[in-house]
Amino acid sequence: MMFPNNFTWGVATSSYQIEGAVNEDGRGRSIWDDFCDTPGKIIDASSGAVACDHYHRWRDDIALIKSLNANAYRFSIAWPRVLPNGTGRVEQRGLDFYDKLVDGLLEAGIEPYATLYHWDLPSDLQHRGGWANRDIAEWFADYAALMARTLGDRVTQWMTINEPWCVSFLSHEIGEHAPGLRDAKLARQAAHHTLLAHGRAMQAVRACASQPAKVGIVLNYEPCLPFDANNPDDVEAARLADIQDPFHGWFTYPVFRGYYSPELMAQSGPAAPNIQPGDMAIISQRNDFLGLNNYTVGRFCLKDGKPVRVRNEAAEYTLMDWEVAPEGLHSLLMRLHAETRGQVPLYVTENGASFADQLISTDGDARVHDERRTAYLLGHIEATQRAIQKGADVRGYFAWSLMDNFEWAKGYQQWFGIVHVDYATQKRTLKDSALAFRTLASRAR
Ligand code: IFM
Repeated sequence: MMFPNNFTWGVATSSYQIEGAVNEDGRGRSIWDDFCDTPGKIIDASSGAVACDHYHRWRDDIALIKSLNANAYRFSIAWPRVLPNGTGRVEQRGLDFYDKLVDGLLEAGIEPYATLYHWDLPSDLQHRGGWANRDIAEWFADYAALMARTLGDRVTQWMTINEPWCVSFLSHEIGEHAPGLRDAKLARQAAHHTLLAHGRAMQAVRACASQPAKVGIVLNYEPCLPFDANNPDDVEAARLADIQDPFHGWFTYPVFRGYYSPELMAQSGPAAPNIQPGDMAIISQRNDFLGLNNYTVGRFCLKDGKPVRVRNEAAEYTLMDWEVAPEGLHSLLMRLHAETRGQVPLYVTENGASFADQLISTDGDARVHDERRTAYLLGHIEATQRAIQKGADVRGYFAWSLMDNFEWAKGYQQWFGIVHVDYATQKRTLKDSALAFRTLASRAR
Protein backbone atom coordinates (compact mmCIF):
# COMPACT_ATOMS: atom_id res chain seq x y z
CA MET A 1 0.00 0.00 0.00
CA MET A 2 1.23 3.49 -0.86
CA PHE A 3 1.04 6.19 1.79
CA PRO A 4 2.67 9.61 1.96
CA ASN A 5 6.20 9.44 3.41
CA ASN A 6 5.34 11.63 6.36
CA PHE A 7 2.20 9.62 7.24
CA THR A 8 1.64 9.09 10.96
CA TRP A 9 1.46 5.43 11.97
CA GLY A 10 0.31 5.29 15.54
CA VAL A 11 -1.22 3.17 18.24
CA ALA A 12 -3.69 4.48 20.82
CA THR A 13 -4.68 3.88 24.44
CA SER A 14 -6.36 5.78 27.26
CA SER A 15 -5.37 6.33 30.87
CA TYR A 16 -8.10 4.49 32.80
CA GLN A 17 -8.03 1.58 30.38
CA ILE A 18 -4.33 0.80 30.87
CA GLU A 19 -2.65 2.67 33.72
CA GLY A 20 -3.91 0.93 36.86
CA ALA A 21 -2.27 2.35 40.03
CA VAL A 22 -5.49 4.13 40.93
CA ASN A 23 -4.42 4.71 44.53
CA GLU A 24 -0.84 5.73 43.89
CA ASP A 25 1.08 8.96 44.05
CA GLY A 26 -1.85 11.05 45.20
CA ARG A 27 -4.21 10.29 42.32
CA GLY A 28 -7.77 11.39 43.13
CA ARG A 29 -10.80 9.25 42.45
CA SER A 30 -12.52 9.34 39.09
CA ILE A 31 -16.11 8.65 38.08
CA TRP A 32 -14.92 5.34 36.64
CA ASP A 33 -13.57 4.21 40.04
CA ASP A 34 -17.01 5.01 41.46
CA PHE A 35 -18.89 3.38 38.58
CA CYS A 36 -16.82 0.19 38.83
CA ASP A 37 -17.57 0.07 42.56
CA THR A 38 -21.30 0.11 41.82
CA PRO A 39 -22.64 -3.45 41.57
CA GLY A 40 -24.02 -4.42 38.17
CA LYS A 41 -22.36 -1.71 36.12
CA ILE A 42 -19.39 -3.69 34.75
CA ILE A 43 -20.18 -7.00 33.09
CA ASP A 44 -17.43 -8.96 34.88
CA ALA A 45 -17.42 -6.78 38.03
CA SER A 46 -13.88 -5.69 37.19
CA SER A 47 -12.27 -2.25 37.17
CA GLY A 48 -9.24 -0.37 35.91
CA ALA A 49 -7.55 -0.61 39.32
CA VAL A 50 -4.69 -2.64 37.85
CA ALA A 51 -5.55 -2.90 34.14
CA CYS A 52 -2.27 -3.24 32.17
CA ASP A 53 -0.20 -1.79 35.00
CA HIS A 54 1.14 0.70 32.49
CA TYR A 55 1.83 3.19 35.31
CA HIS A 56 4.73 0.96 36.34
CA ARG A 57 5.55 -0.59 32.97
CA TRP A 58 5.58 2.50 30.78
CA ARG A 59 9.25 2.11 29.85
CA ASP A 60 8.65 -1.41 28.52
CA ASP A 61 5.50 -0.21 26.78
CA ILE A 62 7.44 2.51 24.97
CA ALA A 63 9.88 -0.17 23.80
CA LEU A 64 6.88 -2.19 22.65
CA ILE A 65 5.51 0.74 20.63
CA LYS A 66 8.94 1.26 19.11
CA SER A 67 9.14 -2.41 18.18
CA LEU A 68 5.94 -1.90 16.14
CA ASN A 69 7.69 0.78 14.06
CA ALA A 70 5.00 3.26 15.12
CA ASN A 71 6.12 6.87 14.86
CA ALA A 72 3.30 8.17 17.09
CA TYR A 73 1.54 7.21 20.30
CA ARG A 74 -1.85 8.55 21.32
CA PHE A 75 -2.36 8.39 25.08
CA SER A 76 -4.60 10.25 27.50
CA ILE A 77 -3.84 12.13 30.68
CA ALA A 78 -5.79 11.19 33.79
CA TRP A 79 -7.20 14.47 35.07
CA PRO A 80 -7.43 13.17 38.69
CA ARG A 81 -3.76 12.16 38.63
CA VAL A 82 -2.63 15.74 38.14
CA LEU A 83 -5.50 17.58 39.85
CA PRO A 84 -6.87 15.10 42.42
CA ASN A 85 -9.95 17.23 43.07
CA GLY A 86 -10.30 18.41 39.49
CA THR A 87 -9.45 22.00 40.37
CA GLY A 88 -7.06 23.62 42.84
CA ARG A 89 -4.25 21.54 44.31
CA VAL A 90 -1.80 20.17 41.76
CA GLU A 91 -0.26 16.72 42.29
CA GLN A 92 3.34 17.01 41.17
CA ARG A 93 3.87 13.25 41.12
CA GLY A 94 1.10 12.95 38.54
CA LEU A 95 2.69 15.62 36.36
CA ASP A 96 6.05 13.87 36.72
CA PHE A 97 4.58 10.64 35.37
CA TYR A 98 3.46 12.26 32.11
CA ASP A 99 6.67 14.27 31.96
CA LYS A 100 8.73 11.09 32.00
CA LEU A 101 6.40 9.35 29.57
CA VAL A 102 6.75 12.17 27.05
CA ASP A 103 10.54 12.28 27.42
CA GLY A 104 10.70 8.53 26.97
CA LEU A 105 8.58 8.66 23.82
CA LEU A 106 10.66 11.42 22.30
CA GLU A 107 13.89 9.59 23.09
CA ALA A 108 12.46 6.59 21.27
CA GLY A 109 11.56 8.74 18.25
CA ILE A 110 7.82 8.44 18.88
CA GLU A 111 5.68 11.56 18.64
CA PRO A 112 3.30 12.00 21.59
CA TYR A 113 -0.35 12.80 20.80
CA ALA A 114 -1.86 13.77 24.14
CA THR A 115 -5.60 13.52 24.77
CA LEU A 116 -6.73 15.65 27.70
CA TYR A 117 -9.97 13.83 28.45
CA HIS A 118 -10.74 10.21 27.82
CA TRP A 119 -13.53 9.84 30.39
CA ASP A 120 -11.85 9.68 33.82
CA LEU A 121 -13.48 12.77 35.31
CA PRO A 122 -12.38 13.58 38.88
CA SER A 123 -15.17 12.41 41.22
CA ASP A 124 -15.16 15.71 43.06
CA LEU A 125 -16.20 17.45 39.86
CA GLN A 126 -19.04 14.99 39.40
CA HIS A 127 -20.20 15.95 42.89
CA ARG A 128 -20.36 19.52 41.59
CA GLY A 129 -22.53 18.47 38.63
CA GLY A 130 -19.85 17.18 36.27
CA TRP A 131 -20.49 17.74 32.58
CA ALA A 132 -23.96 19.04 33.33
CA ASN A 133 -22.49 22.07 35.11
CA ARG A 134 -21.52 24.88 32.74
CA ASP A 135 -18.54 25.74 34.97
CA ILE A 136 -16.83 22.63 33.66
CA ALA A 137 -15.71 24.59 30.60
CA GLU A 138 -13.53 26.73 32.87
CA TRP A 139 -12.39 23.81 35.06
CA PHE A 140 -11.32 22.01 31.90
CA ALA A 141 -9.59 25.06 30.44
CA ASP A 142 -7.58 25.48 33.67
CA TYR A 143 -6.57 21.81 33.56
CA ALA A 144 -5.64 22.15 29.86
CA ALA A 145 -3.52 25.22 30.67
CA LEU A 146 -1.69 23.29 33.41
CA MET A 147 -0.89 20.45 31.03
CA ALA A 148 0.17 22.81 28.24
CA ARG A 149 2.51 24.62 30.66
CA THR A 150 3.93 21.26 31.80
CA LEU A 151 4.27 19.40 28.50
CA GLY A 152 3.82 22.11 25.87
CA ASP A 153 7.56 22.51 25.35
CA ARG A 154 7.63 18.96 23.94
CA VAL A 155 4.09 17.91 23.05
CA THR A 156 2.84 19.71 19.94
CA GLN A 157 -0.21 17.53 19.13
CA TRP A 158 -3.15 17.94 21.52
CA MET A 159 -6.57 16.39 21.53
CA THR A 160 -9.12 17.93 23.85
CA ILE A 161 -11.99 15.49 24.38
CA ASN A 162 -12.36 11.93 23.17
CA GLU A 163 -15.79 11.06 21.80
CA PRO A 164 -17.99 13.71 23.40
CA TRP A 165 -21.02 11.68 22.23
CA CYS A 166 -20.01 9.00 24.74
CA VAL A 167 -19.31 11.57 27.44
CA SER A 168 -22.79 13.02 27.02
CA PHE A 169 -25.35 10.65 25.46
CA LEU A 170 -23.89 7.26 26.37
CA SER A 171 -23.17 8.41 29.92
CA HIS A 172 -26.10 10.75 30.67
CA GLU A 173 -29.00 9.41 28.59
CA ILE A 174 -28.30 5.75 27.82
CA GLY A 175 -26.63 5.30 31.20
CA GLU A 176 -24.14 2.68 30.05
CA HIS A 177 -21.04 4.65 31.00
CA ALA A 178 -20.13 6.64 34.10
CA PRO A 179 -21.85 8.45 35.71
CA GLY A 180 -24.66 6.18 34.48
CA LEU A 181 -27.49 8.73 34.27
CA ARG A 182 -30.67 8.54 32.19
CA ASP A 183 -31.81 12.06 31.51
CA ALA A 184 -32.32 13.44 27.99
CA LYS A 185 -31.97 17.09 28.97
CA LEU A 186 -28.82 16.48 31.01
CA ALA A 187 -27.27 14.57 28.11
CA ARG A 188 -27.85 17.41 25.65
CA GLN A 189 -26.62 19.97 28.14
CA ALA A 190 -23.53 17.84 28.80
CA ALA A 191 -22.93 17.60 25.02
CA HIS A 192 -23.01 21.39 24.76
CA HIS A 193 -20.62 21.71 27.70
CA THR A 194 -18.15 19.21 26.24
CA LEU A 195 -17.95 21.37 23.13
CA LEU A 196 -17.68 24.59 25.12
CA ALA A 197 -14.90 22.96 27.17
CA HIS A 198 -13.21 21.87 23.95
CA GLY A 199 -13.22 25.43 22.63
CA ARG A 200 -11.94 26.91 25.88
CA ALA A 201 -9.24 24.22 26.16
CA MET A 202 -8.02 24.95 22.61
CA GLN A 203 -7.60 28.58 23.61
CA ALA A 204 -5.78 27.60 26.81
CA VAL A 205 -3.39 25.18 25.08
CA ARG A 206 -2.55 27.71 22.38
CA ALA A 207 -1.92 30.37 25.01
CA CYS A 208 0.15 28.27 27.41
CA ALA A 209 2.23 25.86 25.30
CA SER A 210 5.72 27.17 24.66
CA GLN A 211 5.94 25.41 21.25
CA PRO A 212 3.37 26.07 18.53
CA ALA A 213 0.59 23.61 19.34
CA LYS A 214 -1.78 21.79 17.02
CA VAL A 215 -5.09 21.20 18.80
CA GLY A 216 -8.24 19.37 17.79
CA ILE A 217 -11.13 17.25 19.00
CA VAL A 218 -11.79 13.51 18.55
CA LEU A 219 -15.30 12.62 17.36
CA ASN A 220 -16.79 9.17 16.93
CA TYR A 221 -18.95 8.14 13.99
CA GLU A 222 -21.12 5.32 12.68
CA PRO A 223 -21.87 6.30 9.07
CA CYS A 224 -25.44 5.62 7.89
CA LEU A 225 -25.34 3.29 4.88
CA PRO A 226 -28.13 1.70 2.83
CA PHE A 227 -28.73 -1.96 3.58
CA ASP A 228 -28.61 -2.56 -0.18
CA ALA A 229 -26.86 0.18 -2.12
CA ASN A 230 -28.73 -0.90 -5.28
CA ASN A 231 -32.13 -0.44 -3.71
CA PRO A 232 -33.36 3.19 -4.03
CA ASP A 233 -35.57 2.78 -0.93
CA ASP A 234 -32.58 1.78 1.17
CA VAL A 235 -30.56 4.67 -0.24
CA GLU A 236 -33.37 7.00 0.78
CA ALA A 237 -33.49 5.37 4.23
CA ALA A 238 -29.78 6.03 4.73
CA ARG A 239 -30.26 9.64 3.64
CA LEU A 240 -33.11 10.14 6.10
CA ALA A 241 -31.16 8.43 8.89
CA ASP A 242 -28.23 10.70 8.20
CA ILE A 243 -30.39 13.80 8.73
CA GLN A 244 -31.00 12.56 12.28
CA ASP A 245 -27.46 11.30 12.83
CA PRO A 246 -26.45 12.42 16.34
CA PHE A 247 -22.71 12.20 15.66
CA HIS A 248 -22.87 14.80 12.91
CA GLY A 249 -25.86 16.76 14.19
CA TRP A 250 -24.68 17.27 17.75
CA PHE A 251 -20.92 17.39 17.07
CA THR A 252 -19.62 17.85 13.49
CA TYR A 253 -22.08 20.65 12.73
CA PRO A 254 -21.49 22.78 15.82
CA VAL A 255 -17.71 22.40 15.56
CA PHE A 256 -17.42 23.06 11.83
CA ARG A 257 -20.60 24.98 10.96
CA GLY A 258 -21.30 26.76 14.22
CA TYR A 259 -24.82 25.39 14.78
CA TYR A 260 -26.55 22.23 15.99
CA SER A 261 -28.68 20.23 13.60
CA PRO A 262 -32.04 22.07 13.40
CA GLU A 263 -33.81 18.69 13.12
CA LEU A 264 -32.23 17.36 16.31
CA MET A 265 -32.86 20.60 18.18
CA ALA A 266 -36.53 20.55 17.14
CA GLN A 267 -36.88 16.85 18.03
CA SER A 268 -35.40 17.52 21.48
CA GLY A 269 -38.18 19.91 22.48
CA PRO A 270 -37.68 20.97 26.11
CA ALA A 271 -34.61 18.72 26.34
CA ALA A 272 -32.69 20.94 23.88
CA PRO A 273 -29.54 22.40 25.46
CA ASN A 274 -29.40 25.91 26.85
CA ILE A 275 -26.98 27.93 24.77
CA GLN A 276 -25.63 31.31 25.82
CA PRO A 277 -24.64 34.15 23.46
CA GLY A 278 -21.07 33.66 22.26
CA ASP A 279 -21.00 29.90 22.92
CA MET A 280 -21.17 28.85 19.28
CA ALA A 281 -18.26 31.12 18.35
CA ILE A 282 -16.11 29.45 21.01
CA ILE A 283 -17.23 26.01 19.86
CA SER A 284 -16.64 26.63 16.15
CA GLN A 285 -13.24 28.29 16.31
CA ARG A 286 -10.46 26.88 14.13
CA ASN A 287 -9.43 23.28 14.79
CA ASP A 288 -5.93 22.38 13.62
CA PHE A 289 -7.16 18.89 12.79
CA LEU A 290 -10.08 16.55 13.34
CA GLY A 291 -9.56 13.15 14.93
CA LEU A 292 -12.18 10.59 13.98
CA ASN A 293 -12.87 7.27 15.63
CA ASN A 294 -14.66 4.70 13.55
CA TYR A 295 -15.39 1.04 14.10
CA THR A 296 -18.64 0.26 12.32
CA VAL A 297 -21.63 1.53 10.33
CA GLY A 298 -25.40 1.64 10.64
CA ARG A 299 -27.43 -0.08 7.87
CA PHE A 300 -30.86 1.25 7.00
CA CYS A 301 -34.05 0.12 5.21
CA LEU A 302 -37.23 2.09 4.67
CA LYS A 303 -40.35 1.09 6.61
CA ASP A 304 -43.55 3.14 6.37
CA GLY A 305 -41.45 5.97 4.94
CA LYS A 306 -39.10 5.94 7.93
CA PRO A 307 -35.50 4.71 8.21
CA VAL A 308 -35.12 1.55 10.28
CA ARG A 309 -31.74 0.23 11.39
CA VAL A 310 -31.26 -3.40 10.35
CA ARG A 311 -28.70 -6.10 10.82
CA ASN A 312 -26.62 -7.11 7.82
CA GLU A 313 -26.72 -10.89 8.14
CA ALA A 314 -24.36 -11.26 5.19
CA ALA A 315 -21.61 -9.34 6.95
CA GLU A 316 -19.01 -10.27 9.52
CA TYR A 317 -19.52 -8.88 13.04
CA THR A 318 -16.91 -8.38 15.76
CA LEU A 319 -17.28 -9.51 19.36
CA MET A 320 -18.79 -6.08 20.12
CA ASP A 321 -21.50 -7.04 17.60
CA TRP A 322 -20.27 -4.30 15.28
CA GLU A 323 -20.48 -4.90 11.53
CA VAL A 324 -17.14 -4.97 9.75
CA ALA A 325 -17.50 -2.44 6.91
CA PRO A 326 -14.34 -0.68 5.74
CA GLU A 327 -16.38 1.18 3.12
CA GLY A 328 -17.91 3.09 6.04
CA LEU A 329 -14.54 4.54 7.00
CA HIS A 330 -13.88 5.45 3.39
CA SER A 331 -17.19 7.27 2.98
CA LEU A 332 -16.72 8.98 6.34
CA LEU A 333 -13.30 10.32 5.39
CA MET A 334 -14.66 11.68 2.09
CA ARG A 335 -17.65 13.21 3.87
CA LEU A 336 -15.51 14.93 6.51
CA HIS A 337 -13.08 16.12 3.87
CA ALA A 338 -16.01 17.79 2.10
CA GLU A 339 -17.54 19.05 5.36
CA THR A 340 -14.29 20.80 6.31
CA ARG A 341 -13.75 21.97 2.70
CA GLY A 342 -10.42 20.17 2.67
CA GLN A 343 -9.02 22.72 5.11
CA VAL A 344 -8.80 20.58 8.23
CA PRO A 345 -6.33 17.68 8.27
CA LEU A 346 -7.94 14.41 9.32
CA TYR A 347 -6.52 11.67 11.53
CA VAL A 348 -8.07 8.26 12.07
CA THR A 349 -7.47 8.40 15.81
CA GLU A 350 -9.10 5.03 16.60
CA ASN A 351 -9.96 2.00 14.52
CA GLY A 352 -9.79 -1.63 15.45
CA ALA A 353 -11.69 -4.77 16.28
CA SER A 354 -12.41 -6.95 19.28
CA PHE A 355 -12.25 -10.69 18.73
CA ALA A 356 -11.59 -13.48 21.20
CA ASP A 357 -7.98 -14.56 20.83
CA GLN A 358 -6.09 -17.70 21.53
CA LEU A 359 -2.55 -17.56 22.81
CA ILE A 360 -0.67 -20.51 21.37
CA SER A 361 2.55 -21.51 23.05
CA THR A 362 5.00 -23.79 21.28
CA ASP A 363 8.53 -24.30 22.59
CA GLY A 364 8.30 -21.18 24.68
CA ASP A 365 7.34 -19.13 21.62
CA ALA A 366 3.92 -17.53 22.09
CA ARG A 367 1.79 -16.48 19.12
CA VAL A 368 -1.72 -15.16 18.53
CA HIS A 369 -3.01 -15.86 15.03
CA ASP A 370 -5.68 -13.17 14.93
CA GLU A 371 -6.55 -13.39 11.25
CA ARG A 372 -9.86 -11.55 11.60
CA ARG A 373 -8.37 -8.58 13.43
CA THR A 374 -5.52 -8.45 10.93
CA ALA A 375 -7.95 -8.48 8.01
CA TYR A 376 -10.07 -5.82 9.72
CA LEU A 377 -7.10 -3.49 10.17
CA LEU A 378 -5.73 -4.03 6.68
CA GLY A 379 -9.18 -3.48 5.16
CA HIS A 380 -9.64 -0.20 7.00
CA ILE A 381 -6.10 0.98 6.27
CA GLU A 382 -6.74 0.25 2.60
CA ALA A 383 -10.00 2.23 2.82
CA THR A 384 -8.00 5.11 4.29
CA GLN A 385 -5.50 4.90 1.46
CA ARG A 386 -8.27 5.07 -1.14
CA ALA A 387 -9.62 8.21 0.53
CA ILE A 388 -6.16 9.79 0.36
CA GLN A 389 -5.91 8.89 -3.31
CA LYS A 390 -9.25 10.60 -3.88
CA GLY A 391 -7.93 13.76 -2.28
CA ALA A 392 -8.83 13.51 1.41
CA ASP A 393 -6.18 15.13 3.60
CA VAL A 394 -5.65 12.20 5.97
CA ARG A 395 -2.43 12.60 7.94
CA GLY A 396 -2.39 9.53 10.14
CA TYR A 397 -3.89 6.28 11.32
CA PHE A 398 -3.91 5.07 14.94
CA ALA A 399 -4.79 1.47 15.66
CA TRP A 400 -7.05 0.89 18.64
CA SER A 401 -5.50 -0.42 20.66
CA LEU A 402 -1.84 -0.87 21.42
CA MET A 403 -2.80 -3.68 23.79
CA ASP A 404 -5.77 -5.48 25.30
CA ASN A 405 -7.23 -3.40 28.09
CA PHE A 406 -10.22 -2.52 30.27
CA GLU A 407 -13.14 -2.07 27.88
CA TRP A 408 -15.34 0.08 30.15
CA ALA A 409 -18.71 -1.51 31.01
CA LYS A 410 -17.57 -4.65 29.16
CA GLY A 411 -14.65 -5.10 31.54
CA TYR A 412 -11.95 -7.50 30.35
CA GLN A 413 -14.35 -9.44 28.11
CA GLN A 414 -13.36 -7.63 24.91
CA TRP A 415 -9.95 -7.69 23.23
CA PHE A 416 -9.04 -4.79 20.97
CA GLY A 417 -5.26 -4.98 21.39
CA ILE A 418 -2.81 -5.77 18.62
CA VAL A 419 -0.69 -6.86 21.56
CA HIS A 420 -2.01 -9.60 23.83
CA VAL A 421 -1.88 -8.98 27.58
CA ASP A 422 -1.83 -11.82 30.08
CA TYR A 423 -3.44 -10.02 33.01
CA ALA A 424 -2.09 -12.53 35.56
CA THR A 425 1.55 -11.95 34.61
CA GLN A 426 1.25 -8.69 32.62
CA LYS A 427 3.23 -10.34 29.86
CA ARG A 428 2.76 -8.67 26.48
CA THR A 429 2.78 -10.78 23.29
CA LEU A 430 2.64 -9.36 19.78
CA LYS A 431 -0.35 -10.75 17.89
CA ASP A 432 -0.14 -11.37 14.14
CA SER A 433 -2.03 -8.08 13.67
CA ALA A 434 0.84 -6.30 15.42
CA LEU A 435 3.30 -7.95 13.04
CA ALA A 436 1.21 -6.77 10.07
CA PHE A 437 1.05 -3.26 11.52
CA ARG A 438 4.82 -3.34 12.03
CA THR A 439 5.41 -4.16 8.38
CA LEU A 440 3.12 -1.39 7.17
CA ALA A 441 4.57 1.16 9.56
CA SER A 442 8.17 0.26 8.73
CA ARG A 443 8.23 3.04 6.16
CA ALA A 444 7.71 5.46 9.02
CA ARG A 445 11.17 4.60 10.37
O1 IFM B 1 -12.18 1.30 24.07
C1 IFM B 1 -12.93 2.31 23.45
C2 IFM B 1 -12.23 3.64 23.57
O2 IFM B 1 -12.00 3.98 24.90
C3 IFM B 1 -13.07 4.72 22.95
N1 IFM B 1 -13.45 4.38 21.62
C4 IFM B 1 -14.02 3.09 21.39
C5 IFM B 1 -13.14 2.01 22.00
C6 IFM B 1 -13.74 0.62 21.75
O3 IFM B 1 -15.00 0.53 22.32
